[in-house]
Amino acid sequence: MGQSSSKNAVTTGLKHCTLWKTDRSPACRAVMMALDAMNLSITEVDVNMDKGEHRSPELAVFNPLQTLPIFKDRELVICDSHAINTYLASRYCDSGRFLPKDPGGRALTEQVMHYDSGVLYPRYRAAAYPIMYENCRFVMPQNVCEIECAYRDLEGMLVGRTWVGGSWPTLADITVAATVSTLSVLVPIDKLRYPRLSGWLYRMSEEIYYITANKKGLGEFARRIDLGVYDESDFKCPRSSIKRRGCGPEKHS
Ligand SMILES: N[C@@H](CCC(=O)N[C@@H](CS)C(=O)NCC(=O)O)C(=O)O
Repeated sequence: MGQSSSKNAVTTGLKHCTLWKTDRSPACRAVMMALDAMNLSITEVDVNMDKGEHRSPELAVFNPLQTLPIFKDRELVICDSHAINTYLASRYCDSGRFLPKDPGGRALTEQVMHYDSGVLYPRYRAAAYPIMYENCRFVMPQNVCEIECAYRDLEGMLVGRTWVGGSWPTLADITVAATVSTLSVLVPIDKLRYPRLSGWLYRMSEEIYYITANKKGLGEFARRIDLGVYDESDFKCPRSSIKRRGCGPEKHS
């Protein structure tokens, strides 16, 4: 069982960093997983998208696109999960474990992240948003088709390899795991047709950061999809990512 962050690993507290996020969003969960994988603790602020809080003037100043996640490190603001994760890895994770330092390894990791950004994520939005925001009751056939095609792509990308981005789990795996686990709520992954993909997702689901940072939000997304309507029970409260993991001493930088 591959576990990327040890329970007793020292957590680096980055008090000057804040993440605005909502747990049901795969892009936000990709950042939350990366933080937990790299043992970084920052302030997290829950934003209720159903109440339109991501469009508030306070956040619109940071992100004219009005999307989450939004990440701030002192004066620097980054509004895309892929860019946030590569920043966090290159700025705060010396080991190169999640974003290889050699140009070739880094390019292969980023290649998969671009696939997520350009192909997987738009398919997630196209399939999920009509259900969450337009009272559509099911995933439209065209969207099912597109998601199945993506599963086929990924099945091909996993030929002869255990992880999508390299020889060990990297940001590529974290990013795709956030999106694919969410897609699998909309279109279940058929283990017989996609044995490599389902095996990979199972391996990812055993990583500690997946358990601490993806599981809960994925459940919220699944409930939201079942409900199909505005959910009043969401809440907004600032907290630190160390509380999610609930373990390990903290050092500050
Ligand atoms: N490419 C962006 C996508 C961000 C994105 O689309 N986030 C969604 C949440 S999953 C959002 O904020 N949607 C705003 C809306 O629905 O109004 C990233 O990876 O961060």
